[in-house]
Amino acid sequence: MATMRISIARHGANPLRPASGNGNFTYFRPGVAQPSKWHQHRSLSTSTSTSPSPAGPPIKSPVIFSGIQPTGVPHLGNYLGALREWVKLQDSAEEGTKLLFSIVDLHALTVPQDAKQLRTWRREAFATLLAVGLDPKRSTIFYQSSVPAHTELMWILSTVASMGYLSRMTQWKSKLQLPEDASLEDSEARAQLRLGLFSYPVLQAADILIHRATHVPVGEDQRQHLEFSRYTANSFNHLYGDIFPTPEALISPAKRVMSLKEPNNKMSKSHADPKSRILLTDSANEIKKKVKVALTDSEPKISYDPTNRPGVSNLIEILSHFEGVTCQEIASEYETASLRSLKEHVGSRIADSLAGIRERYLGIMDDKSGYLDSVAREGGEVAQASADLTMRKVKKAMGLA
Ligand code: AQP
Repeated sequence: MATMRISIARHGANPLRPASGNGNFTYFRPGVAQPSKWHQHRSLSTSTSTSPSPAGPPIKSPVIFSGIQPTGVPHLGNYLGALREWVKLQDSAEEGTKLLFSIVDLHALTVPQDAKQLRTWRREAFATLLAVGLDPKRSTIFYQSSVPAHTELMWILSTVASMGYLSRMTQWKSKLQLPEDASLEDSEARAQLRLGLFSYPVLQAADILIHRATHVPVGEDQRQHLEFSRYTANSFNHLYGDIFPTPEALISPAKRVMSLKEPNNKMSKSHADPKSRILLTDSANEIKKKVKVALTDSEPKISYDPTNRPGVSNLIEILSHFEGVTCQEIASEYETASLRSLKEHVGSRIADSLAGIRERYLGIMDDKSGYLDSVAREGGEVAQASADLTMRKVKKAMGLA
């Protein structure tokens, strides 16, 4: 199936406006063979046009939704791949754009969790969203589990979701450490797989569609899930009428920040080795130490070659996301320098860039006034009202009201 990419301006411009330049933020539009004027207008414009749409209802204003699992303290990959982009979208969104960001705690349950630990991680993740710059006056920030309509819609969507599609998805296989070609017929898969892990993409589709989101900013690893959400929205609309917009993925320029210890795998909260990731709460010293011991190679010169030199290339990519220059430019600048000096520069750059976030995070976690809980409560109420509006439409369309 053909795909189409549209680059949209990022620096200093509203990322939801059509742009002619080479912006870094990438629109990914699965399953759309031909770019059409209508598609661009409908997806990018923030005007109040209500022109009829071939799929989904007319869009009045953009609705941006995204989430993060509280499966550990958010790391540099979460930041560059998602959180930093959320803040940019928030800060440049036109009036009327709805912004919702969720701690998707129900998703964390797809693998067994310790209750005390999960309680801590939920708060830490919430504090991190505030610390990176999400503003509760502009964005609705909430715990997914405080809005029961997410799970109510999940049930409804599961009546249109395809088992065949779900069984081909990679997340359940990678979480169970099964090969990519594993199928539901394999005895190991049958023994280990739980319904929640298998049907997790349906809950993710519900998270997005319950707020009738038009844009979903995520890292590259979520691309497949976004395609599933689009497919599910269209399946529902086909049966019951145009209720859900078809959500567009906004893929961050930092598509996939890699592990510092296994640079062929993405940086991840749940990897066993804490040195594989930089936490947004790490001190400058911790960050520098982790970068110093990052796995690289013993080639004498610095070059950017992700296939043959994934470790060095990952460090160069990280630096490029902070300095706003290309990887080739960094590689040429450091060509004859030592790996040690590159690592020192990368470590310092990350530490300096994250220092403010860490400071704000510690302040929020230390706060005794109940600030975090009150933001979460208010966010939950606003998100519930947004979800209720959609559920009324869904129930009416299906004969439940
Ligand atoms: N390494 C990464 N590079 C770029 N983007 C990333 N994201 C996650 N890892 C990277 C993006 O961060 C957002 C929130 O992700 P999540 O925590 O909900 O789920 P995840 O992708 O499964 O993240 P982790 O860290 O790997 O968690 P665990 O270990 O629990 O599975 C998403 O937009 C994601 O794309």
